[in-house]
Amino acid sequence: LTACGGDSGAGGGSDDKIVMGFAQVGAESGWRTANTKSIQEAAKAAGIELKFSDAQQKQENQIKAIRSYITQRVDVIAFSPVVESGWDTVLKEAKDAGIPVILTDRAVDSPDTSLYKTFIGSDFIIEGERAGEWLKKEYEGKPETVNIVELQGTTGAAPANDRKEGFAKVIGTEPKFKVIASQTGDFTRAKGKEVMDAFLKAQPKIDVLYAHNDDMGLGAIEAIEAAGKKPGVDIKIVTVDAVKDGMQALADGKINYIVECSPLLGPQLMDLAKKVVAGETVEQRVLTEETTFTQEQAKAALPNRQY
Ligand code: GZL
Repeated sequence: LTACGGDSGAGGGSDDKIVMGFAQVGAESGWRTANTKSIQEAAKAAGIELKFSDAQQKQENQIKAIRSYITQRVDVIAFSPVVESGWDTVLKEAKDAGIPVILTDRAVDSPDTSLYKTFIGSDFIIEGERAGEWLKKEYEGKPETVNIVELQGTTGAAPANDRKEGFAKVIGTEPKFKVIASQTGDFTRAKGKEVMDAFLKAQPKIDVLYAHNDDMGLGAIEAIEAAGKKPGVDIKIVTVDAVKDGMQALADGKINYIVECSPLLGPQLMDLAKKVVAGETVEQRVLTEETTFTQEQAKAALPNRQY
């Protein structure tokens, strides 16, 4: 096939190359950086032409990017919705333009699941449950009250909503667990440090920090140390992601447990894109494989950690 610009169908590139428009959340955390790298490398390996945008964590920027991909008539659109709501209109525009959409990483709350072909990402409720289960084991047989502070992810984001829900459900069975403060740190180190600093000033006794991602946990560690306390000892810390910096803090004993959330969605995303563009049916929900890490397991895993 010779590359020709004249075809009227979707493509936006030469006839035989799939063109994907990807609207990324931003670059807010180590997880996001690793996720972007996985997508860019996988597109190259799959021979897919990737148009990529960074929305600086703003929904209106993601919607603008999706609209520009529709105008450019890409073959497929993929994105990680920064928040769960407010996508129906633009997803309908993509559907009316005959351009399939793949959700990655985070979900949308649209009841109309015909607006996207598939959703590949983690089960964030299970991630929250795993954090809660670790905490229950950690305090098994100890009747004293456990004062917990929680750094939530971005307000309205699926991982923030679900990690909060899963954790609360599991620890809710034991009255000794008390979440004495819970506030968003927007998944960033800076905000995590700022909010943890406020928690430390407001709360006379904090036993545990549950942070919805490593980056907020790492920011909180700075605040805890600035307050003259030992993270992982005076205040136990459980986080989600298992990015390299988080795993290093875990190995160093400053974090006590990490629930993994894999950012390496690139290869599966490209496989799904090829099937979707070829008109094959794909499963509505593709779950990513992930595990959990103790301090000992982190020491063993660190040397060959991809992200
Ligand atoms: C989870 C992802 C979250 C990560 C954060 O899949 O959406 O966003 O847990 C990232 O680190 O900012």
